[in-house]
Amino acid sequence: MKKFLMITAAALLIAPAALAQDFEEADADGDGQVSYSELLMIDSSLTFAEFDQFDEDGDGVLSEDEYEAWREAREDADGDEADDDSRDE
Ligand SMILES: [Ca+2]
Ligand SMILES: [Ca+2]
Repeated sequence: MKKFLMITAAALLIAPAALAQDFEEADADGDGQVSYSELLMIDSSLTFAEFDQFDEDGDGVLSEDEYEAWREAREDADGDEADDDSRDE
C-alpha cells in the first residue's frame, strides 16, 4: 500500500512538468469546480492572487472555462523556474 502512495505522489510531482491536467483531473474532489487548493496540487508555486485573476466571476473557485484560461496562460508561461525541481530526470 505504501508503494501505491509513493506512485501517486510521484505522479503528482511529475505532472507539473508536463502539460497541465484536464479539468476533470484537476477537480480532485469532483465537485465540478477547481479550488485554489486543487490548483496548488498542479502548480505548487501558484499564489492566491494569481488564482484570483482567473476567477472571473469571483466565486472563489474556477469553473471549467476559468480553468482552461488558467491552463492556457500557464502553458504560455512555460519555463517558470519554480517548476524546474520536478524535471530532474
Ligand atoms: Ca473541486
Ligand atoms: Ca469562478
